[in-house]
Amino acid sequence: MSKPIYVLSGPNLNLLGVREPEIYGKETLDDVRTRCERRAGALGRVIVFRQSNHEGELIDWVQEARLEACALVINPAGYGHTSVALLDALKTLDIPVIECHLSNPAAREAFRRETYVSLAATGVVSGFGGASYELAVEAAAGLAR
Ligand code: CA2
Repeated sequence: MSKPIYVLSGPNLNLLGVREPEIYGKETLDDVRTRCERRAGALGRVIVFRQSNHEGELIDWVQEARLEACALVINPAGYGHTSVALLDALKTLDIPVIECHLSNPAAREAFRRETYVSLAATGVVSGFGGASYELAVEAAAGLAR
C-alpha cells in the first residue's frame, strides 16, 4: 500500500463557507476534503486531511509527514506569512511540498504577497477556491514516488 498524501490546512480555515464567502467561497472545509478524497482516489492515492489553528500542531504533522507521507499539500493560511518555524519544519522534508491557497494572495494586500512556506515549496496553486486543493492533490500525486 502506498503512502498517503497529507493535506494540511492552517488557522481559521475551519470557518470556510461560514464567514467571508466573497473572498473564500461558499464551500466548507468538509466539501474540500470530499473533493480531495475523490481526486486522490481517481489517481490511485489516499489522503490524510487535517486542519489546525495551532502552529505547533501543524509542525508536528509536517514532521509526521516526513516519515508517513508520499507528498504534502499545505494551505498554511496566516502562518504562511509569519512562521519561520513552519518553514524550518518543511525544509526537513524529502517529499514534494505543494503550497495551496483558495484566494490569490498576490492580488491582495502587500503583506500577503510573500510566504515563508514558498521557500520550501515545490510549487504553488492559488486563486481557484476549493479547486486549488484539488489541483494541488493532482500535482502532488504526479510528483510522488
Ligand atoms: O487564500 C488562502 O487560502 C489563504 O491562505 C487564506 C488565509 C490568508 O491569510 C492567506 O493570505 C491566504 C486566511 C484563512 C482564513 O480563513 C477563513 C475562512 C473563512 C472565513 C474567514 C477566514
